[in-house]
Amino acid sequence: MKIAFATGNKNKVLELKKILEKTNIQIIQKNIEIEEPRSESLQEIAITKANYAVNKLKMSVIVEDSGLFIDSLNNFPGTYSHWVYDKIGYIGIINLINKIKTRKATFKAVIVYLEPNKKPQIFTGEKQGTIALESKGVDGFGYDPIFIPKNETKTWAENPNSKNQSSHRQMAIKKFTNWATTNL
Ligand code: ITT
Repeated sequence: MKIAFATGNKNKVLELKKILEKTNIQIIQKNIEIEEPRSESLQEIAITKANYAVNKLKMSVIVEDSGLFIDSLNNFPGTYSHWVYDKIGYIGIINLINKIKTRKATFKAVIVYLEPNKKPQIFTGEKQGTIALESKGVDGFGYDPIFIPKNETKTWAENPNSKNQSSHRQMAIKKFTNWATTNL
């Protein structure tokens, strides 16, 4: 079956397609302009975007909203991760928490699957880790060069295998595929 993935982020599409390649679910990227509502809740943002996308595309859609939540910054950049990345990048984040000892952070993802005239299905994923002292690695995207997952020593940009196995997005995608194989 075909599902539209409403996103402008190619990396998200690649990660989703990779895990769905052995299923009968075909993902088509639809890079439609969706105005993102302001909210502290990834879920609220994702549901709003999914409703908009279904109305526009008239087909089943997936929307994913994600972000990096840093403990010592009161969960900033959180739902503003994309905007903050565009403004100050990951170097700006390193500078912001320079000299702060607590470097704990969590990546979070919410996937919403929505069929026309149905209730949204919600799948979440989280990955705990720390913000590196300096950026390292070239793989991945966004904040990958500064995120070291819990119990590891390399950033996701240095060790993409780790990311492919246990990222916040992978966790949410796996929950979706489990649900999809019995419900779609
Ligand atoms: P959409 O079109 O799907 O909204 P987006 O990139 O704007 O794409 P979000 O609004 O969900 O997506 O913003 C999430 C931001 O958080 C993203 O742009 C990255 O900067 C960061 N991010 C999310 N997941 C990440 C990951 O796996 N690795 C590194 N950074 C990530």
